[in-house]
Amino acid sequence: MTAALPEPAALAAAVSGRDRLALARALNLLDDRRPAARQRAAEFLDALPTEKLDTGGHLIGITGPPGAGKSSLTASLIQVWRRRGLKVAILAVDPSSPISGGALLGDRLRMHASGADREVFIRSLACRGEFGGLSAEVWPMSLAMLAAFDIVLVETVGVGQKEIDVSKMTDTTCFVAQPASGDSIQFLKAGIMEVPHVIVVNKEDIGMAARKTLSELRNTLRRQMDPEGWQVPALSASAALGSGIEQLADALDAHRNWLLERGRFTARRRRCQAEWLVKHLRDEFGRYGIGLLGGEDALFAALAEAPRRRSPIAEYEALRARVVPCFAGRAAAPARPVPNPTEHNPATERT
Ligand SMILES: Nc1nc2c(ncn2[C@@H]2O[C@H](COP(=O)(O)OP(=O)(O)OP(=O)(O)O)[C@@H](O)[C@H]2O)c(=O)[nH]1
Ligand SMILES: [Mg+2]
Repeated sequence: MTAALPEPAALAAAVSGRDRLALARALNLLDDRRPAARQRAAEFLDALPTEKLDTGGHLIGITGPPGAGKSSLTASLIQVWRRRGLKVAILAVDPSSPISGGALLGDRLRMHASGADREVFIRSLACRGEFGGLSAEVWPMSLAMLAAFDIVLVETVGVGQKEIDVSKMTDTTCFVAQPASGDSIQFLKAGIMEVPHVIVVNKEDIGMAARKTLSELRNTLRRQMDPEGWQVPALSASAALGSGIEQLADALDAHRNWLLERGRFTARRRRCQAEWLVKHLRDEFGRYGIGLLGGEDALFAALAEAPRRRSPIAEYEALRARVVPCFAGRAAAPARPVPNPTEHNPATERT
C-alpha cells in the first residue's frame, strides 16, 4: 500500500538529522521488495546528502569465524568511539538462523553495548541465504546509516570466501582471527581469502595460543600485500580485558586516512556500489544476464568509473530494465552498451 510508505524527501531529512525512528523506518523501506516501495526507496536514497555518502563517515566491515569475538570486540570498540565523541551504528548480519530472524547477533551485541546510549544504533538483519552470505540490503542500508552516523560497522560471520562480499562493500575490512585456528592463515596463504585491511587476533588473554597465531599471521602478511599498497597491520586484543581496543580503533582510522590522503576514498565507495550492482545482477540474471551488459569486467569498470552517483536501487533498476526485455525475448540485445565499455582497462584494480 503506497499510502503507508513514507515520503522520501522528508524521510531523508529526518534520517540525516539522526532521527532514530526515521532511520528504523528507512531501513524497513529498504528491506521492502514491493515495486512501490522500491521506487520510494530509490527516491529516499537519492535525497540523502551526497557529501555524506561520498566522503562522510567510516564504513567498516568486521568478519571472522563464528565465536572469534566479533560482537564482543564491536561492543568494546563502541565504547572507544563513544569516548572519542563519535556516533556509531551497527548492522549485524546473522546468517545462522532464519528462525531467529537475525535477532541473535543484535541481542548479544545489545547485551554488551550500552543500550541507553542514544548515539548508538543497532540493527540486525537476517541473511536470506542469498548474496553469498551477505544480505542484499546491506549496501543500501549502509548508505542510509552513513547519512546519520560517523561510524557504520557491519558484522558478518565468514571464513574463507564469504567475507569477500563484506570486504568489497566497506571502506575498511577488519578480520577477527581465532587463536589456535590455522584456517584463516591457510586461506590467506592460498589467496582464497581477500586480504583484509586490518587483522586482529582476539582473546590475547588466553596467552600462548594467541601469541602464536599472531606471529604466524605476521609472517604470512610479510608476503601478502594489499593490492593497493596499504601495509596490513596484524594486532592483538582482548575484548574480555579491554586490551588492544584503542590500537584497533586507531588502525581502522589509519586506513580511512590512508584512503583519504591518496584521494581514493570516494572512488572506493563508488567501487563498493559497483560490486553490489554486479553481484546483485549476477544473482538475479546469472552470467548470461551480465553478458548482455558487456560482461562482468567491462560492466564493473564502467560502473566504478562513472562519475555520476545515483542511488544503488535506481542504478540497479536502470540496468535491470535493459536485461529483462532480452530474457523476455522481445529484443535480441540490449538497446545500448553500458557507459564506455570500450574504455575498459582489464588491469583496473579492484579495491
Ligand atoms: N577469553 C576470551 N573470550 C572471549 C573474548 N572475546 C569474546 N570471548 C568469548 O567468545 C565467545 C564468542 O564471542 P562473540 O563476541 O559472541 O563472538 P562472535 O564472533 O561475535 O560470534 P558469532 O557472532 O556467533 O560468530 C563468547 O563466549 C565470548 O565471551 C576475549 O577477549 N577473551
Ligand atoms: Mg557475533
